[in-house]
Amino acid sequence: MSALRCGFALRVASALVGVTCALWSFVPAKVAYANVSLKITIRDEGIAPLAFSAKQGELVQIDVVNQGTRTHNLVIPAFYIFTQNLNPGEDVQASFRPDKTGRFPYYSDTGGKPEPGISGTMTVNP
Ligand SMILES: [Cu+2]
Repeated sequence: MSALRCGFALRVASALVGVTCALWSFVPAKVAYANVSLKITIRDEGIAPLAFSAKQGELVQIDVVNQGTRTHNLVIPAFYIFTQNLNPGEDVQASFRPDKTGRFPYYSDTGGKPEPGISGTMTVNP
């Protein structure tokens, strides 16, 4: 039934279907080979961005900058990212390939526990 309907659609709107199929085949391929590169800025009151996303298995490159007046760091426990403590004005780079999908917190925990307001959520898509 659906094959018949698809065939009919192809005959009556082959150009449109062709474009749609091309888009659907193009988008996943493009995403699969794209890496995520982003800057995470930490201040005493917050962190930016509050969220970002990546794909499972793709390289995530992070540049962490402390623009606050106190010491901060960045941890993403789910992926074993624990940066050094950053003094005001310092930055550090980290990279990893997320090996699982889901939503995972990242935050500063200088002082031994997550600091209120200095946290975000990373989403890893399949
Ligand atoms: Cu901090």
